[in-house]
Amino acid sequence: MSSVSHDPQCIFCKIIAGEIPSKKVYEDEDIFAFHDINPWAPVHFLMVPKRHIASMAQVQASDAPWLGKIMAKAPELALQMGCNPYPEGGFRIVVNTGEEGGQEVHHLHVHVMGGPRPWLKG
Ligand code: DGP
Repeated sequence: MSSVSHDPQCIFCKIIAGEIPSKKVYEDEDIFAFHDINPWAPVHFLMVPKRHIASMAQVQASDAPWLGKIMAKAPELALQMGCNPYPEGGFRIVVNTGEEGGQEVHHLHVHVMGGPRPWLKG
């Protein structure tokens, strides 16, 4: 089993459970979205599965429904949170994975970032 319903040691599981406060952006039965505490962009929120899964490295075919749900919901939430419309606006989606991928919190999370430049490098 690559995921568990809740890891009591995990900071994002605690946020999902409301044990640590966060600025919630969206929630349904499978996914949760909240503002990043350390934003890199004018709009920066994180989207996570409610089940605890460490990273993209553990994702299996059976995870496609909630992963697809995150990806399909991201554009709507990006606009709602203040990203400008495509194509002049848009957003960036990043999923840091593992030590060499720059991952610090080991509960899979999708960064959604946007807003007026110059925050974007490269
Ligand atoms: P990453 O490097 O991809 O693992 O990014 C983890 C992100 O999580 C980082 O941008 C800051 C954010 N973060 C860490 N702890 C908290 C927290 O307690 N609350 C919120 N809202 N965000 C957090």
